[in-house]
Amino acid sequence: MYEKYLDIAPHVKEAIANNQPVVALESTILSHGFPYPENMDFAKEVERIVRSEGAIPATTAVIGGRLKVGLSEDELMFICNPKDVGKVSRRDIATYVATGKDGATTVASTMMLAHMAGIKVFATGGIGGVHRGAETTMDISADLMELANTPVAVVCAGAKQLLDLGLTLEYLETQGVPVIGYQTGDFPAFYSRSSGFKLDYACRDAAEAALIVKTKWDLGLKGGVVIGNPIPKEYELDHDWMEGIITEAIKDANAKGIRGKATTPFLLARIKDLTEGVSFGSNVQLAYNNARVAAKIAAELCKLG
Ligand code: PSU
Ligand code: MN
Repeated sequence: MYEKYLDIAPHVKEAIANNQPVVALESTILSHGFPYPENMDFAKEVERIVRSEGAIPATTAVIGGRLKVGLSEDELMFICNPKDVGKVSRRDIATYVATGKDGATTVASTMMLAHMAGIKVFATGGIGGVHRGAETTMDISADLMELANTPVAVVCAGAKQLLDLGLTLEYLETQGVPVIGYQTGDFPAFYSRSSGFKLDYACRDAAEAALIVKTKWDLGLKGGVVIGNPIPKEYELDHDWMEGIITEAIKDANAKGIRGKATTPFLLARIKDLTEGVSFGSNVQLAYNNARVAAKIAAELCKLG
């Protein structure tokens, strides 16, 4: 039924049909995570990196109410401008489709579109999670419930340090979502390689990650897998320095009464300003690194059939 709302780019459709590796990419990181117009270079470069690793990139979005999997360059550039596009998570999709609106997809909605198209691997920066203070605000990203339900492997640099990472891991455990460290035994903290939270599982390489993902689905277990891939050492930011910046950004958000889906974009932009752009540079690099690893895992999954 959903097929009538879905546009899969022909080259993406062909790759899926031929069991070639495809990597889904989200668009909220473009329009609401990164500043415009710098995000336009990122959007093109991350797709180039996926291609250079032998996989087909498929950025997702909602354009004119159509669910898009795989964007043309014009569409990709259009979706970068936050003035033109909303932030679309699971709860927003039906409204955007029914009313013909334009929106960028979050981790949750990108997983949905990837699954509709038959894509198994998705690369992002960091997943959404349980926000600090969630015990009173109840601000828990829809990304976590999506991971519990939708069968897509998400390669990320953990969850953003601005979240409550301990509670995020607890939530994922409750929901039965495997969290696998990519060549690490620690849950990555986005800007830094380790959050200090130990993971129960580390995988050696892309082949082992693919095997775990495939086995989960062979067993009939629903939902996704989180693959935590730490930021490359040379781009890592000091964890304690970032803690100070994040505390200040959260204080600003509270003072301004920022709520709901505006929270994550506000905090990312504030952190970028407070670090004079340094956090943006690291965010870009960790996302490139995730795209690279996701392409490798997608290739290994294809080999497993
Ligand atoms: N990762 C980034 N930058 C981002 C996001 C992730 O490096 O902007 C986005 C993702 O789209 C994620 C969303 O799904 O933030 C989480 O938003 P919320 O907390 O409102 O669910
Ligand atoms: Mn939220």
